[in-house]
Amino acid sequence: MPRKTALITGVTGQDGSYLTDFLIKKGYKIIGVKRRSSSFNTKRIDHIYNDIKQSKNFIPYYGDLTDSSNILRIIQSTKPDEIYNLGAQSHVHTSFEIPEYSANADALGTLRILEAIRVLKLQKKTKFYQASTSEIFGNTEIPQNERTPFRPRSPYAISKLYAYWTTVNYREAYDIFAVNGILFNHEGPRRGETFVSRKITRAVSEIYRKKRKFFTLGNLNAKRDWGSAKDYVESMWLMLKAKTPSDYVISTGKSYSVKKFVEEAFKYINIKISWKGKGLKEIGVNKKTGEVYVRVDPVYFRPTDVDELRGDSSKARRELKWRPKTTFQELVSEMMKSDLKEIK
Ligand code: NAP
Ligand code: F7E
Repeated sequence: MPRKTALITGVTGQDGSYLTDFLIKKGYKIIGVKRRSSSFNTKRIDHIYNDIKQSKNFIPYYGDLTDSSNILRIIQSTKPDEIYNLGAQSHVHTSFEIPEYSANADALGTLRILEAIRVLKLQKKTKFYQASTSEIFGNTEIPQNERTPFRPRSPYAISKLYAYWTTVNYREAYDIFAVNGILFNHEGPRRGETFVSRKITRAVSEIYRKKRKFFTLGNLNAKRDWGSAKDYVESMWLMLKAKTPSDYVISTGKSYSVKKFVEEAFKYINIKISWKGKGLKEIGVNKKTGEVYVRVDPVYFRPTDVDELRGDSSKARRELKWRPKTTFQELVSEMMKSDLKEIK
């Protein structure tokens, strides 16, 4: 059987790199779309470039989701079996600063790929995965599943909701095998440093290594359903292997507050945290020594935030036989272990 080819946008990102590792192991040839950058942006996939065997299965292309002709040309010349659209301006807080760019890359970028599949008449050949997100639910009922109404609360979430419906529409209108993976927060040692999970594990590691005394956070009470990125990329592949295309929630079913994440990270280095004060004055202190390790800085508050996201992934568990393998405690430990090793 000829080898399958998978085109991945956002290949230099957290999920793009884990998915590349996963699909290469499955025997795929990867067409990796990366952005031109003034400094190196391939840290997460360098291990593939540097491995002679693996690099043969990886073909890099320069590309940008905001450039229609570029997207069309890459898809035309590679005609992939599967496209995973993971590229995005993925930072929710930043999307309030650059809403138009976020919409261009995240909403219209998705449309550009689906249009390319249609215009190039690849409907029968190319399956399409859209990296949708729990952020499209906003503040709504808990837990959220595929039937929960959408009430997005950021330019990022609104752009991803446009992409969600465009994916559904191209599936229904043009018979493209197109699916939305509605993934809840997923993390790991390769998570970007400005997302709260990695910001915490890095800062706690720096405190342990005596490189800093404290760190600042925003909304400590937000609750998220945190899973492992490595577990979640498998679900993307399973969705494209299914008999019929459909949209799936991918989550662990448990949610924890930002405070709980902080406590868990400190637990890894045998420190107990207690919380004192309220609002902007709230602090996280070392229960034993009284040292202040966490403070609140309003700069990290969003104009509108989502209070709690907790997913019900029973449809994926039933139909795809997918389930999360990593617990919250194991995830935090894995990230702490990796950051302690990195920060010497
Ligand atoms: P990430 O680490 O921020 O990676 C995003 C990737 O997109 C990077 O490779 C980035 O390139 C690329 N990118 C950004 N703008 C682009 C553009 N205009 N054209 C082409 N590529 C562009 O995000 P992630 O955590 O891996 O998430 C992957 C996808 O899943 C994203 O679409 C995200 O919105 C979505 N998602 C993530 C989560 C989560 O918890 N991680 C949950 C649900 C959905 P550079 O490396 O050059 O910046
Ligand atoms: O924030 C709060 C913040 O930026 C989580 C993206 O992958 O997952 C991610 O989006 C929560 C929020 O992730 C800080 O207000 C407190 O309530 O880590 P985050 P996110 O916004 O949930 C979804 C599913 C995606 O699709 C996105 O692409 O933590 N928070 N203090 C903070 N957040 C940050 N970043 N920094 C803080 O200092």
